[in-house]
Amino acid sequence: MNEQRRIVAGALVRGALESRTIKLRRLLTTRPLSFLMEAHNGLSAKIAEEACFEGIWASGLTISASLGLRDSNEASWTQVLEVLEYMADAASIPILVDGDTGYGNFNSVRRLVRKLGERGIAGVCIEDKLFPKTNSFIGEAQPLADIEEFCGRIRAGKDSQTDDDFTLVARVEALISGRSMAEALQRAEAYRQAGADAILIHSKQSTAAEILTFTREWADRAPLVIVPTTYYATPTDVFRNAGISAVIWANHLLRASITAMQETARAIVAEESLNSIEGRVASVKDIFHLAANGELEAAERRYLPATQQTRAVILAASRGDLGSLSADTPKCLADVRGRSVLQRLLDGFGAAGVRQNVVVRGFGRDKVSAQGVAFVDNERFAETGEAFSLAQAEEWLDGELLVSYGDILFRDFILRGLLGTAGEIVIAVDIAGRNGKGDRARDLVAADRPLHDDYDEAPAHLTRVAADIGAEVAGGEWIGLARFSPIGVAWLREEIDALRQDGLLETADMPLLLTRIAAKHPVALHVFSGHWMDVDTLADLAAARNFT
Ligand code: SPV
Ligand code: MG
Repeated sequence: MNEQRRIVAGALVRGALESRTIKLRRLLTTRPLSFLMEAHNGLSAKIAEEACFEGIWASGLTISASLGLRDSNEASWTQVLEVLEYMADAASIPILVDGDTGYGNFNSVRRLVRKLGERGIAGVCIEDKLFPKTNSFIGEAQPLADIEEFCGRIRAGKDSQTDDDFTLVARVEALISGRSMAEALQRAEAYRQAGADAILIHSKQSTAAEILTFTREWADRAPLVIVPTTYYATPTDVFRNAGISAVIWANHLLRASITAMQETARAIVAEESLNSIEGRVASVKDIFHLAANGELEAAERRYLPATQQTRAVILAASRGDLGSLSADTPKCLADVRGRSVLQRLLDGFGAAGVRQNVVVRGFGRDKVSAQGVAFVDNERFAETGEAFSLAQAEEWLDGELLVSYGDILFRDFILRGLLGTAGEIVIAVDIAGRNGKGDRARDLVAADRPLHDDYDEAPAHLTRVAADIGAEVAGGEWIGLARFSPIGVAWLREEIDALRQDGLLETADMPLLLTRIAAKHPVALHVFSGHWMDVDTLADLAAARNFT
Protein backbone atom coordinates (compact mmCIF):
# COMPACT_ATOMS: atom_id res chain seq x y z
CA MET A 1 0.00 0.00 0.00
CA ASN A 2 1.46 3.38 -0.85
CA GLU A 3 1.42 6.15 1.74
CA GLN A 4 -1.62 7.97 0.40
CA ARG A 5 -3.82 4.90 0.15
CA ARG A 6 -2.78 3.79 3.60
CA ILE A 7 -3.83 7.08 5.16
CA VAL A 8 -7.15 7.00 3.32
CA ALA A 9 -7.71 3.45 4.58
CA GLY A 10 -6.72 4.61 8.06
CA ALA A 11 -9.35 7.34 7.96
CA LEU A 12 -12.02 4.88 6.89
CA VAL A 13 -11.43 2.38 9.66
CA ARG A 14 -10.46 4.85 12.35
CA GLY A 15 -11.61 3.84 15.83
CA ALA A 16 -11.78 0.47 17.48
CA LEU A 17 -11.11 -1.52 14.33
CA GLU A 18 -7.96 0.37 13.49
CA SER A 19 -4.77 -1.48 14.36
CA ARG A 20 -2.26 0.03 16.73
CA THR A 21 0.33 0.19 13.97
CA ILE A 22 -1.99 2.28 11.81
CA LYS A 23 -2.81 4.54 14.74
CA LEU A 24 0.85 5.16 15.52
CA ARG A 25 1.68 5.73 11.87
CA ARG A 26 -1.08 8.29 11.61
CA LEU A 27 -0.16 10.19 14.73
CA LEU A 28 3.56 10.25 13.98
CA THR A 29 3.38 10.94 10.31
CA THR A 30 0.56 13.42 9.99
CA ARG A 31 -0.30 16.79 11.39
CA PRO A 32 -1.70 18.19 13.61
CA LEU A 33 0.80 17.86 16.43
CA SER A 34 0.41 14.67 18.48
CA PHE A 35 1.75 13.71 21.87
CA LEU A 36 3.33 10.53 23.18
CA MET A 37 3.49 10.03 26.93
CA GLU A 38 6.31 8.16 28.58
CA ALA A 39 5.47 4.92 30.35
CA HIS A 40 7.72 2.28 31.81
CA ASN A 41 5.50 -0.60 32.93
CA GLY A 42 1.94 -1.87 32.67
CA LEU A 43 0.62 0.45 35.34
CA SER A 44 2.06 3.66 33.90
CA ALA A 45 0.90 2.58 30.43
CA LYS A 46 -2.64 2.32 31.79
CA ILE A 47 -2.34 5.70 33.47
CA ALA A 48 -1.19 7.28 30.18
CA GLU A 49 -4.12 5.73 28.35
CA GLU A 50 -6.59 6.76 31.05
CA ALA A 51 -5.33 10.33 30.73
CA CYS A 52 -6.33 10.14 27.03
CA PHE A 53 -2.89 10.18 25.46
CA GLU A 54 -3.02 8.81 21.94
CA GLY A 55 0.23 6.90 22.24
CA ILE A 56 3.02 5.82 24.55
CA TRP A 57 6.78 6.34 24.48
CA ALA A 58 8.35 3.27 26.07
CA SER A 59 11.42 5.11 27.28
CA GLY A 60 14.73 3.32 27.62
CA LEU A 61 15.73 5.66 30.43
CA THR A 62 12.62 5.14 32.53
CA ILE A 63 12.24 1.40 31.89
CA SER A 64 15.87 0.97 33.00
CA ALA A 65 15.41 3.22 36.03
CA SER A 66 12.23 1.47 37.10
CA LEU A 67 14.17 -1.80 37.01
CA GLY A 68 16.80 -0.14 39.22
CA LEU A 69 19.29 0.01 36.35
CA ARG A 70 21.21 2.62 34.37
CA ASP A 71 20.29 3.73 30.87
CA SER A 72 23.36 1.96 29.53
CA ASN A 73 21.88 -1.25 28.14
CA GLU A 74 22.27 -2.89 31.51
CA ALA A 75 18.88 -4.54 31.01
CA SER A 76 19.15 -7.01 28.15
CA TRP A 77 16.85 -6.29 25.24
CA THR A 78 14.78 -9.38 25.94
CA GLN A 79 14.25 -8.11 29.50
CA VAL A 80 13.03 -4.84 27.99
CA LEU A 81 10.81 -6.90 25.67
CA GLU A 82 9.16 -8.52 28.70
CA VAL A 83 8.33 -5.10 30.14
CA LEU A 84 6.95 -4.05 26.76
CA GLU A 85 4.68 -7.07 26.69
CA TYR A 86 3.14 -6.01 30.01
CA MET A 87 2.68 -2.51 28.64
CA ALA A 88 1.08 -3.67 25.39
CA ASP A 89 -1.27 -5.93 27.36
CA ALA A 90 -2.17 -3.17 29.80
CA ALA A 91 -2.97 -0.40 27.32
CA SER A 92 -4.74 -0.44 23.99
CA ILE A 93 -3.10 2.69 22.60
CA PRO A 94 -0.03 2.29 20.36
CA ILE A 95 3.46 2.09 21.79
CA LEU A 96 6.57 3.55 20.20
CA VAL A 97 9.54 1.79 21.74
CA ASP A 98 12.81 3.52 22.46
CA GLY A 99 14.98 0.83 20.87
CA ASP A 100 18.24 2.61 21.81
CA THR A 101 20.82 1.70 19.15
CA GLY A 102 18.92 -1.41 18.12
CA TYR A 103 21.03 -3.33 20.65
CA GLY A 104 23.88 -4.06 18.25
CA ASN A 105 24.22 -4.19 14.50
CA PHE A 106 21.75 -4.67 11.61
CA ASN A 107 21.23 -8.29 12.64
CA SER A 108 20.10 -7.36 16.16
CA VAL A 109 17.68 -4.82 14.66
CA ARG A 110 16.15 -7.49 12.41
CA ARG A 111 15.31 -9.77 15.32
CA LEU A 112 14.23 -6.85 17.51
CA VAL A 113 11.69 -5.62 14.94
CA ARG A 114 10.25 -9.12 14.46
CA LYS A 115 9.89 -9.66 18.19
CA LEU A 116 8.34 -6.23 18.76
CA GLY A 117 5.76 -7.00 16.08
CA GLU A 118 4.91 -10.26 17.82
CA ARG A 119 4.33 -8.41 21.11
CA GLY A 120 1.87 -5.88 19.71
CA ILE A 121 4.32 -2.97 19.59
CA ALA A 122 3.48 -0.41 16.90
CA GLY A 123 6.88 1.12 16.21
CA VAL A 124 10.50 1.47 17.24
CA CYS A 125 12.93 4.35 17.35
CA ILE A 126 16.62 3.63 16.91
CA GLU A 127 19.39 6.17 17.47
CA ASP A 128 22.64 6.62 15.54
CA LYS A 129 24.95 5.74 18.40
CA LEU A 130 26.97 2.69 19.39
CA PHE A 131 26.11 -0.27 21.63
CA PRO A 132 26.19 -0.08 24.63
CA LYS A 133 24.53 3.33 24.55
CA THR A 134 24.89 6.20 27.00
CA ASN A 135 21.99 8.51 27.80
CA SER A 136 22.01 11.64 25.65
CA PHE A 137 22.20 13.92 28.67
CA ILE A 138 25.43 12.39 29.98
CA GLY A 139 28.78 13.84 28.91
CA GLU A 140 29.72 15.56 25.67
CA ALA A 141 30.68 14.50 22.17
CA GLN A 142 29.41 10.94 22.39
CA PRO A 143 30.65 8.91 19.42
CA LEU A 144 28.11 8.50 16.62
CA ALA A 145 27.52 5.54 14.32
CA ASP A 146 28.92 5.58 10.81
CA ILE A 147 26.15 6.88 8.56
CA GLU A 148 26.26 3.95 6.11
CA GLU A 149 26.33 1.40 8.89
CA PHE A 150 23.32 3.04 10.60
CA CYS A 151 21.44 3.14 7.29
CA GLY A 152 22.00 -0.64 7.15
CA ARG A 153 20.32 -0.95 10.55
CA ILE A 154 17.35 1.06 9.26
CA ARG A 155 17.00 -1.02 6.09
CA ALA A 156 17.31 -4.25 8.06
CA GLY A 157 14.56 -3.09 10.43
CA LYS A 158 12.20 -2.06 7.63
CA ASP A 159 12.82 -5.32 5.77
CA SER A 160 11.97 -7.31 8.91
CA GLN A 161 8.63 -5.78 9.84
CA THR A 162 5.78 -8.22 9.44
CA ASP A 163 3.08 -5.52 9.56
CA ASP A 164 3.12 -3.00 6.68
CA ASP A 165 2.19 -0.23 9.07
CA PHE A 166 4.92 -0.80 11.66
CA THR A 167 6.84 2.45 12.10
CA LEU A 168 10.60 2.86 12.29
CA VAL A 169 11.78 6.24 13.53
CA ALA A 170 15.45 7.17 13.03
CA ARG A 171 16.89 9.34 15.79
CA VAL A 172 19.58 11.84 14.93
CA GLU A 173 22.03 12.51 17.78
CA ALA A 174 24.32 14.87 15.87
CA LEU A 175 23.18 18.03 17.71
CA ILE A 176 23.46 16.24 21.09
CA SER A 177 27.04 15.23 20.24
CA GLY A 178 28.01 18.76 19.28
CA ARG A 179 28.19 18.10 15.56
CA SER A 180 27.08 20.73 13.04
CA MET A 181 23.59 21.49 11.83
CA ALA A 182 24.76 20.44 8.38
CA GLU A 183 25.75 17.01 9.65
CA ALA A 184 22.44 16.65 11.46
CA LEU A 185 20.60 17.41 8.21
CA GLN A 186 22.89 15.13 6.21
CA ARG A 187 22.30 12.25 8.58
CA ALA A 188 18.52 12.79 8.66
CA GLU A 189 18.38 12.79 4.86
CA ALA A 190 20.43 9.59 4.64
CA TYR A 191 18.15 7.89 7.16
CA ARG A 192 15.05 9.05 5.29
CA GLN A 193 16.42 7.59 2.09
CA ALA A 194 17.22 4.33 3.91
CA GLY A 195 13.51 3.99 4.68
CA ALA A 196 12.92 5.65 8.05
CA ASP A 197 9.27 6.62 8.43
CA ALA A 198 10.04 9.66 10.58
CA ILE A 199 13.05 11.47 12.03
CA LEU A 200 13.49 12.15 15.74
CA ILE A 201 15.75 15.19 16.00
CA HIS A 202 17.12 15.39 19.53
CA SER A 203 18.59 18.40 21.34
CA LYS A 204 19.78 19.07 24.88
CA GLN A 205 19.70 22.86 24.67
CA SER A 206 17.51 24.81 27.04
CA THR A 207 15.75 26.54 24.16
CA ALA A 208 14.20 25.16 20.99
CA ALA A 209 16.44 27.31 18.77
CA GLU A 210 18.42 24.54 17.08
CA ILE A 211 15.34 22.32 16.76
CA LEU A 212 13.48 25.13 15.01
CA THR A 213 16.45 25.80 12.69
CA PHE A 214 16.61 22.10 11.83
CA THR A 215 12.86 22.00 11.22
CA ARG A 216 13.06 24.95 8.86
CA GLU A 217 15.97 23.50 6.88
CA TRP A 218 14.40 20.08 6.81
CA ALA A 219 11.40 21.52 5.01
CA ASP A 220 8.99 18.69 5.64
CA ARG A 221 10.91 15.98 3.84
CA ALA A 222 9.62 13.46 6.41
CA PRO A 223 7.66 13.80 9.66
CA LEU A 224 9.65 15.15 12.62
CA VAL A 225 9.45 14.01 16.23
CA ILE A 226 11.01 15.92 19.15
CA VAL A 227 11.74 15.38 22.85
CA PRO A 228 11.60 18.76 24.63
CA THR A 229 12.93 17.54 27.99
CA THR A 230 15.50 20.36 28.32
CA TYR A 231 13.63 23.01 26.34
CA TYR A 232 10.43 22.35 28.29
CA ALA A 233 9.65 26.07 28.62
CA THR A 234 9.01 26.48 24.91
CA PRO A 235 5.26 26.97 24.33
CA THR A 236 3.79 23.95 22.57
CA ASP A 237 2.25 26.16 19.89
CA VAL A 238 5.78 26.96 18.71
CA PHE A 239 6.20 23.26 17.82
CA ARG A 240 2.73 23.13 16.30
CA ASN A 241 3.34 26.18 14.13
CA ALA A 242 6.75 24.91 13.07
CA GLY A 243 5.07 21.83 11.57
CA ILE A 244 6.43 19.20 13.90
CA SER A 245 4.40 15.97 13.89
CA ALA A 246 4.84 14.61 17.38
CA VAL A 247 6.16 15.59 20.78
CA ILE A 248 7.42 12.99 23.24
CA TRP A 249 7.04 13.79 26.95
CA ALA A 250 9.88 11.44 27.64
CA ASN A 251 10.18 10.74 31.37
CA HIS A 252 7.56 12.61 33.34
CA LEU A 253 5.42 9.81 34.73
CA LEU A 254 8.50 8.21 36.25
CA ARG A 255 9.79 11.51 37.59
CA ALA A 256 6.38 12.31 39.09
CA SER A 257 6.24 8.93 40.80
CA ILE A 258 9.79 9.31 42.15
CA THR A 259 8.83 12.59 43.83
CA ALA A 260 5.64 11.10 45.25
CA MET A 261 7.36 7.95 46.49
CA GLN A 262 10.19 9.89 48.11
CA GLU A 263 7.85 12.31 49.88
CA THR A 264 5.63 9.46 51.09
CA ALA A 265 8.53 7.35 52.31
CA ARG A 266 10.08 10.30 54.16
CA ALA A 267 6.77 11.22 55.82
CA ILE A 268 6.08 7.67 56.98
CA VAL A 269 9.57 7.21 58.35
CA ALA A 270 9.41 10.53 60.20
CA GLU A 271 5.88 10.17 61.54
CA GLU A 272 5.81 6.42 62.14
CA SER A 273 2.20 6.63 61.04
CA LEU A 274 0.11 6.54 57.87
CA ASN A 275 -2.28 9.16 59.13
CA SER A 276 -1.01 12.26 57.36
CA ILE A 277 -0.47 10.60 53.98
CA GLU A 278 -3.67 8.54 53.69
CA GLY A 279 -5.61 11.32 51.99
CA ARG A 280 -2.72 12.18 49.67
CA VAL A 281 -2.13 8.79 48.05
CA ALA A 282 -4.22 6.75 45.66
CA SER A 283 -6.66 4.46 47.44
CA VAL A 284 -6.52 0.70 47.29
CA LYS A 285 -9.76 0.97 45.34
CA ASP A 286 -7.89 3.06 42.76
CA ILE A 287 -5.48 0.16 42.35
CA PHE A 288 -8.37 -2.24 41.82
CA HIS A 289 -9.83 0.15 39.26
CA LEU A 290 -6.55 0.41 37.35
CA ALA A 291 -6.16 -3.35 37.44
CA ALA A 292 -9.72 -3.64 35.99
CA ASN A 293 -10.96 -5.87 38.81
CA GLY A 294 -14.50 -5.19 37.61
CA GLU A 295 -13.74 -7.04 34.38
CA LEU A 296 -12.57 -10.07 36.35
CA GLU A 297 -15.77 -10.09 38.39
CA ALA A 298 -17.82 -10.02 35.19
CA ALA A 299 -15.74 -12.88 33.80
CA GLU A 300 -16.24 -14.87 37.00
CA ARG A 301 -19.96 -14.54 36.50
CA ARG A 302 -19.57 -15.93 32.99
CA TYR A 303 -17.16 -18.75 33.68
CA LEU A 304 -17.15 -19.89 37.34
CA PRO A 305 -19.69 -22.34 38.73
CA ALA A 306 -22.33 -20.39 40.64
CA THR A 307 -21.31 -21.63 44.10
CA GLN A 308 -17.73 -20.42 43.65
CA GLN A 309 -18.80 -16.89 42.89
CA THR A 310 -21.42 -16.43 45.53
CA ARG A 311 -21.13 -13.63 48.02
CA ALA A 312 -22.93 -13.65 51.35
CA VAL A 313 -24.31 -10.57 53.07
CA ILE A 314 -24.96 -11.27 56.73
CA LEU A 315 -27.31 -8.98 58.63
CA ALA A 316 -25.80 -8.74 62.09
CA ALA A 317 -26.73 -5.24 63.23
CA SER A 318 -29.24 -6.02 65.95
CA ARG A 319 -28.54 -6.25 69.63
CA GLY A 320 -30.92 -9.10 70.51
CA ASP A 321 -32.26 -9.93 73.90
CA LEU A 322 -29.83 -12.24 75.58
CA GLY A 323 -29.91 -10.51 78.97
CA SER A 324 -26.53 -9.47 80.29
CA LEU A 325 -24.88 -11.32 77.37
CA SER A 326 -26.16 -8.67 75.00
CA ALA A 327 -25.44 -5.71 77.31
CA ASP A 328 -22.61 -4.48 75.11
CA THR A 329 -22.16 -7.14 72.44
CA PRO A 330 -24.59 -8.03 69.66
CA LYS A 331 -26.23 -11.42 69.73
CA CYS A 332 -24.30 -12.59 66.68
CA LEU A 333 -21.27 -12.78 68.96
CA ALA A 334 -22.93 -15.10 71.46
CA ASP A 335 -20.62 -17.99 72.10
CA VAL A 336 -21.75 -21.44 71.06
CA ARG A 337 -19.19 -23.91 72.34
CA GLY A 338 -16.10 -21.89 71.56
CA ARG A 339 -17.20 -20.11 68.39
CA SER A 340 -19.62 -17.24 67.99
CA VAL A 341 -22.82 -17.69 66.03
CA LEU A 342 -21.38 -15.31 63.42
CA GLN A 343 -18.12 -17.25 63.15
CA ARG A 344 -20.06 -20.48 62.72
CA LEU A 345 -22.04 -18.87 59.91
CA LEU A 346 -18.87 -17.59 58.25
CA ASP A 347 -17.24 -20.99 58.55
CA GLY A 348 -20.30 -22.64 57.07
CA PHE A 349 -20.33 -20.28 54.10
CA GLY A 350 -16.60 -20.76 53.64
CA ALA A 351 -17.00 -24.54 53.59
CA ALA A 352 -19.72 -24.20 50.93
CA GLY A 353 -17.28 -22.27 48.70
CA VAL A 354 -18.79 -18.82 49.22
CA ARG A 355 -16.24 -16.40 47.84
CA GLN A 356 -16.80 -13.40 50.02
CA ASN A 357 -18.62 -12.53 53.21
CA VAL A 358 -19.92 -9.06 53.98
CA VAL A 359 -21.21 -8.41 57.48
CA VAL A 360 -23.53 -5.51 58.25
CA ARG A 361 -22.74 -4.38 61.77
CA GLY A 362 -24.71 -2.08 64.05
CA PHE A 363 -24.99 -2.56 67.79
CA GLY A 364 -21.54 -3.10 69.35
CA ARG A 365 -19.92 -2.83 65.94
CA ASP A 366 -16.45 -2.24 67.34
CA LYS A 367 -16.57 -5.70 68.85
CA VAL A 368 -17.50 -7.42 65.59
CA SER A 369 -14.43 -8.45 63.66
CA ALA A 370 -13.36 -11.47 61.67
CA GLN A 371 -10.64 -12.47 59.23
CA GLY A 372 -11.18 -11.98 55.51
CA VAL A 373 -14.58 -10.36 55.86
CA ALA A 374 -15.79 -7.00 54.56
CA PHE A 375 -17.77 -4.92 57.01
CA VAL A 376 -20.50 -2.38 56.39
CA ASP A 377 -21.98 -0.38 59.24
CA ASN A 378 -25.58 0.57 59.82
CA GLU A 379 -25.00 3.58 62.03
CA ARG A 380 -28.76 3.92 62.58
CA PHE A 381 -29.29 0.32 63.70
CA ALA A 382 -31.34 1.43 66.73
CA GLU A 383 -34.15 3.03 64.74
CA THR A 384 -33.99 1.12 61.46
CA GLY A 385 -34.81 -2.41 60.35
CA GLU A 386 -33.30 -5.22 58.29
CA ALA A 387 -34.08 -3.76 54.88
CA PHE A 388 -32.21 -0.61 55.82
CA SER A 389 -29.25 -2.71 57.01
CA LEU A 390 -29.26 -4.59 53.72
CA ALA A 391 -29.41 -1.31 51.81
CA GLN A 392 -26.21 -0.20 53.59
CA ALA A 393 -24.50 -3.08 51.78
CA GLU A 394 -25.93 -1.97 48.42
CA GLU A 395 -22.54 -1.80 46.69
CA TRP A 396 -22.08 -5.50 47.51
CA LEU A 397 -25.47 -6.57 46.13
CA ASP A 398 -24.11 -7.97 42.93
CA GLY A 399 -23.69 -11.29 41.12
CA GLU A 400 -24.70 -14.50 42.93
CA LEU A 401 -25.78 -13.52 46.41
CA LEU A 402 -26.79 -15.08 49.71
CA VAL A 403 -28.54 -12.97 52.32
CA SER A 404 -28.55 -14.36 55.83
CA TYR A 405 -29.62 -13.30 59.26
CA GLY A 406 -26.64 -13.12 61.58
CA ASP A 407 -28.19 -15.16 64.38
CA ILE A 408 -28.97 -18.48 62.72
CA LEU A 409 -27.36 -21.89 62.84
CA PHE A 410 -28.18 -24.55 60.28
CA ARG A 411 -26.82 -27.84 59.05
CA ASP A 412 -24.67 -27.80 55.89
CA PHE A 413 -27.21 -29.69 53.80
CA ILE A 414 -29.67 -26.80 54.06
CA LEU A 415 -27.22 -24.39 52.44
CA ARG A 416 -26.21 -26.96 49.82
CA GLY A 417 -29.87 -27.55 49.00
CA LEU A 418 -30.51 -23.81 48.75
CA LEU A 419 -27.55 -23.31 46.44
CA GLY A 420 -28.72 -26.23 44.29
CA THR A 421 -32.35 -25.14 43.90
CA ALA A 422 -33.24 -23.52 40.59
CA GLY A 423 -34.74 -20.04 40.63
CA GLU A 424 -33.72 -16.41 40.53
CA ILE A 425 -34.64 -16.06 44.22
CA VAL A 426 -34.87 -19.06 46.52
CA ILE A 427 -35.56 -18.90 50.24
CA ALA A 428 -34.93 -21.64 52.83
CA VAL A 429 -38.18 -22.71 54.51
CA ASP A 430 -38.61 -25.11 57.40
CA ILE A 431 -41.97 -26.85 57.20
CA ALA A 432 -41.62 -28.11 60.76
CA GLY A 433 -41.30 -24.52 61.94
CA ARG A 434 -44.80 -23.40 61.08
CA ASN A 435 -46.12 -23.78 64.60
CA GLY A 436 -42.90 -24.10 66.52
CA LYS A 437 -42.55 -20.70 68.11
CA GLY A 438 -46.06 -19.70 68.98
CA ASP A 439 -46.16 -15.94 69.36
CA ARG A 440 -42.52 -15.44 68.54
CA ALA A 441 -42.73 -16.79 65.02
CA ARG A 442 -42.28 -13.80 62.75
CA ASP A 443 -41.14 -15.13 59.41
CA LEU A 444 -44.04 -17.46 58.64
CA VAL A 445 -44.40 -18.39 55.02
CA ALA A 446 -47.51 -18.64 52.88
CA ALA A 447 -46.99 -20.48 49.61
CA ASP A 448 -48.83 -21.00 46.36
CA ARG A 449 -49.55 -24.61 47.36
CA PRO A 450 -49.29 -26.80 50.45
CA LEU A 451 -45.71 -27.50 51.48
CA HIS A 452 -44.25 -30.91 52.25
CA ASP A 453 -40.75 -32.24 52.19
CA ASP A 454 -41.40 -35.17 49.89
CA TYR A 455 -39.72 -35.06 46.53
CA ASP A 456 -41.23 -32.43 44.27
CA GLU A 457 -40.36 -31.87 40.65
CA ALA A 458 -40.69 -28.11 40.86
CA PRO A 459 -40.44 -25.84 43.89
CA ALA A 460 -43.42 -24.10 45.44
CA HIS A 461 -43.44 -20.31 45.42
CA LEU A 462 -43.78 -17.68 48.05
CA THR A 463 -46.88 -15.57 48.36
CA ARG A 464 -46.18 -13.86 51.69
CA VAL A 465 -43.80 -13.83 54.67
CA ALA A 466 -45.23 -12.34 57.84
CA ALA A 467 -45.93 -12.95 61.50
CA ASP A 468 -49.69 -12.86 61.10
CA ILE A 469 -50.16 -15.82 58.82
CA GLY A 470 -52.55 -18.22 60.48
CA ALA A 471 -51.22 -21.66 61.36
CA GLU A 472 -53.71 -23.23 59.01
CA VAL A 473 -52.31 -21.28 56.03
CA ALA A 474 -48.68 -21.07 57.00
CA GLY A 475 -46.66 -23.59 55.07
CA GLY A 476 -43.52 -23.14 57.12
CA GLU A 477 -41.04 -20.64 58.50
CA TRP A 478 -38.36 -18.79 56.58
CA ILE A 479 -35.13 -19.42 58.45
CA GLY A 480 -33.47 -16.16 57.41
CA LEU A 481 -31.44 -17.49 54.50
CA ALA A 482 -32.09 -16.59 50.87
CA ARG A 483 -30.27 -17.00 47.57
CA PHE A 484 -30.39 -14.50 44.69
CA SER A 485 -29.12 -15.01 41.13
CA PRO A 486 -27.85 -11.88 39.33
CA ILE A 487 -31.41 -11.42 38.03
CA GLY A 488 -32.79 -11.97 41.54
CA VAL A 489 -30.31 -9.39 42.82
CA ALA A 490 -31.65 -6.90 40.26
CA TRP A 491 -35.19 -7.53 41.58
CA LEU A 492 -33.92 -7.14 45.14
CA ARG A 493 -32.28 -3.82 44.33
CA GLU A 494 -35.39 -2.61 42.54
CA GLU A 495 -37.51 -3.40 45.59
CA ILE A 496 -35.06 -1.69 47.94
CA ASP A 497 -35.42 1.38 45.73
CA ALA A 498 -39.20 1.04 45.75
CA LEU A 499 -39.21 0.87 49.57
CA ARG A 500 -37.03 3.95 49.63
CA GLN A 501 -39.44 5.79 47.34
CA ASP A 502 -42.40 4.73 49.46
CA GLY A 503 -40.68 6.03 52.59
CA LEU A 504 -40.61 2.53 54.06
CA LEU A 505 -36.94 1.60 53.77
CA GLU A 506 -36.06 2.59 57.30
CA THR A 507 -38.72 0.49 58.97
CA ALA A 508 -39.13 -2.46 56.60
CA ASP A 509 -38.04 -5.90 57.71
CA MET A 510 -36.96 -8.76 55.46
CA PRO A 511 -40.46 -10.36 55.48
CA LEU A 512 -41.95 -7.19 54.00
CA LEU A 513 -39.15 -6.89 51.44
CA LEU A 514 -39.55 -10.51 50.33
CA THR A 515 -43.34 -10.27 50.25
CA ARG A 516 -43.18 -7.22 48.01
CA ILE A 517 -40.74 -8.94 45.66
CA ALA A 518 -42.95 -12.06 45.60
CA ALA A 519 -45.85 -9.93 44.41
CA LYS A 520 -43.88 -9.12 41.26
CA HIS A 521 -41.49 -11.99 40.66
CA PRO A 522 -41.31 -15.71 41.45
CA VAL A 523 -39.61 -16.47 44.77
CA ALA A 524 -38.98 -20.23 44.99
CA LEU A 525 -38.98 -22.17 48.25
CA HIS A 526 -36.30 -24.66 49.27
CA VAL A 527 -38.19 -26.81 51.76
CA PHE A 528 -36.86 -29.07 54.51
CA SER A 529 -37.77 -30.04 58.00
CA GLY A 530 -35.84 -28.86 61.09
CA HIS A 531 -32.04 -28.92 61.55
CA TRP A 532 -31.66 -25.19 62.12
CA MET A 533 -32.30 -22.64 64.82
CA ASP A 534 -32.09 -18.98 65.53
CA VAL A 535 -30.71 -17.41 68.67
CA ASP A 536 -33.30 -14.95 69.93
CA THR A 537 -33.37 -15.75 73.62
CA LEU A 538 -31.20 -17.24 76.34
CA ALA A 539 -33.23 -20.42 75.99
CA ASP A 540 -32.36 -20.49 72.27
CA LEU A 541 -28.72 -20.03 73.18
CA ALA A 542 -28.83 -22.93 75.59
CA ALA A 543 -30.49 -25.05 72.90
CA ALA A 544 -27.88 -23.91 70.39
CA ARG A 545 -25.14 -25.30 72.58
CA ASN A 546 -26.77 -28.70 72.21
CA PHE A 547 -27.51 -28.17 68.53
CA THR A 548 -23.93 -28.14 67.30
C1 SPV B 1 14.55 8.00 26.72
O1 SPV B 1 13.50 8.42 27.21
O2 SPV B 1 15.09 6.97 27.11
C2 SPV B 1 15.20 8.75 25.66
C3 SPV B 1 15.00 10.18 25.59
O3 SPV B 1 15.91 8.16 24.90
S1 SPV B 1 16.35 10.90 26.33
O4 SPV B 1 16.42 10.44 27.69
O5 SPV B 1 16.11 12.31 26.19
O6 SPV B 1 17.53 10.50 25.60
MG1 MG C 1 16.49 6.36 25.54
